[in-house]
Amino acid sequence: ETTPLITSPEPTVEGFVREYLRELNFSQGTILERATTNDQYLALARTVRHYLMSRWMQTTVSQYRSQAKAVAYLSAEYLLGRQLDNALIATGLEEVAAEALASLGLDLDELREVEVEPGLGNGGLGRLAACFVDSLATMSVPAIGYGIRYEYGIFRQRFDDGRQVEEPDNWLDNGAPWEFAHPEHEVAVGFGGRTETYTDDDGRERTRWLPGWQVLGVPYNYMVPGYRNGRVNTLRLWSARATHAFDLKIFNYGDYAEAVRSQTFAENISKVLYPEDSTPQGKELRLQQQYFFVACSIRDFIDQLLPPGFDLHDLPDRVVFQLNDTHPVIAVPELMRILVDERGFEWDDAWQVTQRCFAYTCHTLLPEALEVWPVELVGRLLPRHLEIVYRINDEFLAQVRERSGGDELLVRRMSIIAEHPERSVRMAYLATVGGSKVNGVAELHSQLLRDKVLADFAAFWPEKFTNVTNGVTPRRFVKLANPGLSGLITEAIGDGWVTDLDRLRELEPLADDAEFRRRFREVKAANKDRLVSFLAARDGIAIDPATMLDVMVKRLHEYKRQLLKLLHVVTLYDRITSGDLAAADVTPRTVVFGAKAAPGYVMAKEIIALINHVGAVVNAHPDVSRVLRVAFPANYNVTVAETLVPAADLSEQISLAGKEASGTGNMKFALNGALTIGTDDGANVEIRRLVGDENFFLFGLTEPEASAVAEAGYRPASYYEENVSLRRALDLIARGTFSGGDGSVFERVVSNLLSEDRFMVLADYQAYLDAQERVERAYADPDAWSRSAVLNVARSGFFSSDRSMRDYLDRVWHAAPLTAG
Ligand code: 26Q
Repeated sequence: ETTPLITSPEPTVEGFVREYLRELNFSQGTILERATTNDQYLALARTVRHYLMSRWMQTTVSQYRSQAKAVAYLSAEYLLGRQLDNALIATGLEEVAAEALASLGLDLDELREVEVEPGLGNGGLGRLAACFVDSLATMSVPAIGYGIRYEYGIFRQRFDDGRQVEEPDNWLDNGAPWEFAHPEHEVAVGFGGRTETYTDDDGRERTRWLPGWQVLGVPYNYMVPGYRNGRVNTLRLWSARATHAFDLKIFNYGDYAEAVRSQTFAENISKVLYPEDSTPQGKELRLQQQYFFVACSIRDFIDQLLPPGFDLHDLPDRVVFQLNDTHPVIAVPELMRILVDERGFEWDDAWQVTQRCFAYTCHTLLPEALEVWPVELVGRLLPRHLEIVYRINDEFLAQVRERSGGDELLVRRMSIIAEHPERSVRMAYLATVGGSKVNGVAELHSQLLRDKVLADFAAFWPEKFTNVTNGVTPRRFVKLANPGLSGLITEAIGDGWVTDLDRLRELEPLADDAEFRRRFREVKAANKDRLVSFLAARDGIAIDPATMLDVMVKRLHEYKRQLLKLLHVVTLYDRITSGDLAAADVTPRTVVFGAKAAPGYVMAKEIIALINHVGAVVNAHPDVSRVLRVAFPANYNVTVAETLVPAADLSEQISLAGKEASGTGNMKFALNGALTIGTDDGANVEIRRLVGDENFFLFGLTEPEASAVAEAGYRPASYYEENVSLRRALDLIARGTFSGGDGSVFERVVSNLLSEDRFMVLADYQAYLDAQERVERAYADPDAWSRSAVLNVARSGFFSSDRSMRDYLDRVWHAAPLTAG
């Protein structure tokens, strides 16, 4: 039985032109002469999409037929970046498309810019999910990504007097050519109501859930093209709709307006991405989002991806649900509910199956970032799930009691239910108990999980804990973002590196080749020129490509220490303006910041304002601005990263040791030939080990040192008192130098540093300045610098997300890529 599939359009210029005009006429309903740029973009997107369509259908069919074990990645976020660029790279159609469009008088590069990137994530965790689905497709792993189709993604950031203002990201407004809605596959999800026990036909006591209200999940499919391997996997994002019951209400009660209003209520569930990425607010709607997408996804997998009549006792042979942080953990009691309540499983059998089907990835070390949900809320929204969680906990704690000889302190510490400050469900504990594996995202992070955050659990189940160091996709972050470097690499070692990044090692000898280094510097210079035009056009920012490009881009958080970077800038400003340092002796630099703050995170927003205010004064100063400039383009996102990362000389990875789980920006910079100035934190540790100490600027307290300082009682003011240069920098801010003479403006920032400084900015200040001096000396020798930069590229192949996927397959999923066919 073969499914008849339409053939792809001809991959030639003529074939492309024909398909393009057809799209313009038949789908956009317009003609070339009258098409707007948006029409032109939409027709282009649909044209490229058509080249992927038969591969997509084929992949779907062969995945279903093989019934091989699949990876179902459950993530509340996917920070995808622009789709057109990626599809062109994956299909290899870039040149054909460019020529075809040119023959119609259109410019491919101009049309790329029209696309609004789907920003369905906050930062690292969401981008990681996007890299992982790319790698799974490229490696021909049977996989599906599940998530939420937020109508509004991460907010757009704008500055008003240097202060962050958030605007809605209405990314769907100009049309969504990459998605396929499937309302015919809608799934009903219950909420609220109550549970009841009853006796079934076999005389067994059973429980069932009678939800109080329902919503529908409509799946939207997105193509996830593998890199030139003929495979296209699926990303399935759920959108909330009101149930048809609402329609009935209209007839039954005649209250038309009220019925329509309650429809809005249901549809709010997938309305907006929560922009907090570290201090979850415990909002009811957020829990609704989590249960909504997880319930839809599990139901979809069972009903759509398994053959009819499949025996769910064998589910672990067919799927592993990977939990991207705790956000989807409610899936654990949901699968238990399906097995026990709906399928009549014995509890113990259901628990066996469930534990084997789930694995959990933790992405944090900050205690305040660990999700907990009030029992009251869970009980109100998901009464049956709460009962199941309680039973899971009872049976688990009985085991703890038994194995610990009744250590009640230990039992209380390990309980999934916390009693203080209010009774709540500890989602990380539920994930740890409910799955077969727990992994951290870098070696140091996994070690700290075992030793600190989840120490009791690691002692209880040592084999459950493992590490998978994060990675990034070389397709988007090298091939697409850095065509210049990609060309140079391919010329030297062939193009196998794109799917086998370890082969970058073959570049190592070329680090000693003066001609190669010269060409490498040429590429870097061209990338800087590209950035100059980009920032000029996008933000009206002028930067000098002849300066060292020093970049710190990531979410704004105190633990990441943007303030440390800023104190360096202020110190340089102080030294030049005080005559302490001749401008001529300063290495000219452009310091680029990019960062969004969670809208409710007051201190983070103050820091953004301070950066902008310092930047304004620095950039306006006649002497200082000749050697130092600060650029802070608003609304940092994946698209900005693609232009910024390839241009960078210096990558700032300066979190307090023991706080950044991994970081992935650090990997993108190293792969694009920037040198890192960084602490011994997250994946920095592994980057430094691989690229070599001499090609990495290490500074600062180590994690054990920082812990010891905290233990002994950290007193930041002592650093202020004893370090003249630090005192001068803080005094400049405190006296209002960067706020029109009004010292009160940034008082909160300064006084917090002096009195609390939770992340030890002041303790690491001097070490950071010293490291920056080492940077300056190194940069003064372009040959030595580019040698180090080439070695960073050559030795960073480990940080491909393809390698991360191999590690998950071996250590967590026990699944394999499909072999040909
Ligand atoms: C949770 C509940 C309610 C609302 C929001 C959230 C929420 C949302 C997003 C909590 C956390 C996040 C995102 C976390 C994140 O991005 N963590 C980063 O993950 C990267 C990938 O593993 C790591 O490289 C970073 O070190 C880590 O900070």
